[in-house]
Amino acid sequence: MMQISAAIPHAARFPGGDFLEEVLAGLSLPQKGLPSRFLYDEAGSELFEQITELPEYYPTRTEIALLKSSSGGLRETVPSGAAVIEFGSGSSRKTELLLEALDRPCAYIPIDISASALYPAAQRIRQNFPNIAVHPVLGGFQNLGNKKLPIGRCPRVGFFPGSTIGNLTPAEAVCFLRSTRRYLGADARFIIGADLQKPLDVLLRAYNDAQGVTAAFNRNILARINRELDGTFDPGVFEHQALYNDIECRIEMHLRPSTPHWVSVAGRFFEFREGETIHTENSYKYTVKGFHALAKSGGWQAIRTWTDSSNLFSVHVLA
Ligand code: AVI
Repeated sequence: MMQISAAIPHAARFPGGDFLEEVLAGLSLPQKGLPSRFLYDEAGSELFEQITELPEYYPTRTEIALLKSSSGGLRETVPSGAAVIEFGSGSSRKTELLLEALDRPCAYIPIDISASALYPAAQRIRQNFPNIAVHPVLGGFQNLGNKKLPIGRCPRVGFFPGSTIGNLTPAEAVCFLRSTRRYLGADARFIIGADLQKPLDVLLRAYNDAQGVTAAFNRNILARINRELDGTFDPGVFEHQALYNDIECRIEMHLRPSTPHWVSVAGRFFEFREGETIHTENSYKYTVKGFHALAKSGGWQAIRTWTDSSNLFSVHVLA
């Protein structure tokens, strides 16, 4: 690491902490891989917003409909005057539905790694909900540590919509659930959206959209490495692949170069042999029963669950 650091641009050494180390480590693995959280720079977050509007991408609209239709139940299961803590809040699009459903929520704490998504969203919530204190927290939701929440003794409700939990391996998800249990404290509630197992054609269409937005989202990570870590990827050479791994019950996104070649990142060279891919994302799909078992392993108990009539998506209240 020492000998290459002189060649690395200043911005690359501080791109939110661990980008450089994780990319070099990930490209050195026998199955090359990059943590999916790095898909979300400004361009990636914008592309993800476009994905949520695609006709093939059912999770967002299905979850929004579920949050609307379950508003009475959400109000019943969350104490009055609660503080809402959202993990990986992004554009906070679904938050307004929750804040409207709850009885006199007192505060909103969005936590997100992308400043360009976090601060405008926090500002919008402040404007639309002038009685709610909004305290944005810039950072990853997986390293909550012992940060103290600025909300006194209000009841707490965590919010983790969008099936972002599916982007964690089950082991990571259990770890995350345990850490949120400590972070939110006793008597908290936790509202989580989880995508469900379903026929293969529906899943594959959702991650291989006709307009190629998901492909652009996937390839953007290479452009980000070029820009921030002095990389030499030609994103155009990399084909987007989304496949279903039915042993692990997950969609996997990969990037596969059409020809064998070499790239350099921050002065280090990496070879791509015939057929080699970079694994960029997992998106686990659960059954309701499976999700309840996962929640239990993480120290939570599901007290209410809603699914849509086509069984595409689920929203759970954990306690
Ligand atoms: C954010 N996350 C839940 C999305 C998903 O479906 O796993 C990310 C995504 N990747 C490709 N399309 C959407």
